[in-house]
Amino acid sequence: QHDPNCWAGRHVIVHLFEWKWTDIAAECERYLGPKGFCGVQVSPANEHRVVTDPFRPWWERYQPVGYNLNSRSGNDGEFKDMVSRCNNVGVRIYVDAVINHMAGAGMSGTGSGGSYFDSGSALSFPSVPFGPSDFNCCNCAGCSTSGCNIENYGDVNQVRNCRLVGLTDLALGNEYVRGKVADFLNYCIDIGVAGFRVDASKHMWPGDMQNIAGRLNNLNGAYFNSGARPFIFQEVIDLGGEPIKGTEYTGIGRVTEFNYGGHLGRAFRKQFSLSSLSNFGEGWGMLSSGNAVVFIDNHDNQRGHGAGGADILTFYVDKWYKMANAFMLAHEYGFTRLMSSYSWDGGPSSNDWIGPPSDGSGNTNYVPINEDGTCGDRWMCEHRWRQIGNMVAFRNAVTGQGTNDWWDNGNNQIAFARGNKGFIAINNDDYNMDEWLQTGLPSGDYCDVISGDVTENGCTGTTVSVDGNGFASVFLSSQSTDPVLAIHENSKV
Ligand code: QV4
Ligand code: CA
Repeated sequence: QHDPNCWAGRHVIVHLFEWKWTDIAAECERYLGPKGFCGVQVSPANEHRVVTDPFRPWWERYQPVGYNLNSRSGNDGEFKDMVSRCNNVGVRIYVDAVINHMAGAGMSGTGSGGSYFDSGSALSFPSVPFGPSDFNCCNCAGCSTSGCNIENYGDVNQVRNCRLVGLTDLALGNEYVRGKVADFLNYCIDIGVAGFRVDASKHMWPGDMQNIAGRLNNLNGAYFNSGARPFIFQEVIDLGGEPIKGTEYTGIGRVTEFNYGGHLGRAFRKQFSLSSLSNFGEGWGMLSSGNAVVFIDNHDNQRGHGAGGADILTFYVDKWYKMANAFMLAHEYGFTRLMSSYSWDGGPSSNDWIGPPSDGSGNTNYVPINEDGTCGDRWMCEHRWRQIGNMVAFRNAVTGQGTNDWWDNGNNQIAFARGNKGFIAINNDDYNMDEWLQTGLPSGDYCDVISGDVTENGCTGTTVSVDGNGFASVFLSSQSTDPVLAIHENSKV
């Protein structure tokens, strides 16, 4: 199902990567709700492996041990409290559903919820329970590689029936397995979640996904319209060049469009000019807008996992990162997801495993909020950076409008309007931008939400005067840390 089930007028979600449920509940109430966010993608909620070598990496959560909700982010009660508190302030919760596989092969021990598992030849996960017959065979017709792992992404059977980096691969064609997976997702739905990011979707047969999606309950009537269906967005990395296409999954729900962040990364890094973005979107060979979830970076490619490599922009290149996020939120293509990260020693190109800020036992720290609204510890909270967070209201204001009055200098200075609701200008050249441009907006004084906030007393940043014909003077110094200007109908002062 392609509709994210947002509250009316809300159109942006944020991935609060590795945050605890108690912190997310507080963030919904103190920031996300008031700022008009639609929802939060949370880290996997189910029981997972506790990895000690390396020490408590973030990726331990992509190795399920069971479907009870006891994870590094908190327990079942804390999860339920978060879902209800967020829904009550109009913020939806989307669970990262890891259903292609269980823990990495050849391990045994106790998961984050205290359940025993053995992913060696016993293939035993008593918490579910899953046993050997619930996993795909290997060295067999289904998966022919000798080590059971995916070796060739050109072979569709391998990609879907063999093990992704050694992760024990569930036989999602089996009735029993489908039932257990659907029970888990339905447990989350009944609590009040609005949908799922489906991890590793490329590694599951679309028919299996379709079957499981068909088993899902309607959303909880306490928070959603009767008959509302869970939002599904599937992680398929399709950069071309492989037989598996994102479009195989668009009948089930939306698909992550990984080309989007790659293209914008290359554009802002000046491998080509911003002016060429004038027809950005479907014309670039990307999914149709209604099928796409778009983002500048994600938890994988910001640290060299997954796809995109060195082109991807992250908080480590903050100037470009803010510019690209502003462009994304101003542009009409796709359903937008922001990334909220933590930093790590040696980043961005080393220590890709390091987990969230935690105590010596690996218990995740809470997210301290500074006086100025930024976050402490190693939490980056990109979604709270004014230049990004304020653009959520911009997108909410302009959604449904087309793009008009595109202007560019043939190089890296661009501007465009969204109907008569919003206008953005960006200067990524190393000389100033000084233009008299059509904004599409009714006459008046508008607060530039990149350089400041709208307050009771007016605007803390630059005020832009739009004349009776919709024109305004736009000056963006190339020396500025934020060479972007954005005004919209709700930033009128
Ligand atoms: C190791 C060896 C294997 C060996 C195996 C034996 O490398 O050769 O067979 O042990 O058990 C971790 C380790 C990895 C280890 C594996 C199993 O990094 O070295 O294998 O665990 O123990 C995340 C990380 C992975 C991590 C995994 C599970 O990125 O490094 O693997 O979690 O902890 C493709 C997919 C796409 C995927 C992307 C990363 O098409 O679907 O790669 N993206 C999603 C998630 C991602 C997650 C997974 C999928 C898996 O976004 O975060 O992988 O759930 O492009
Ligand atoms: Ca599989």
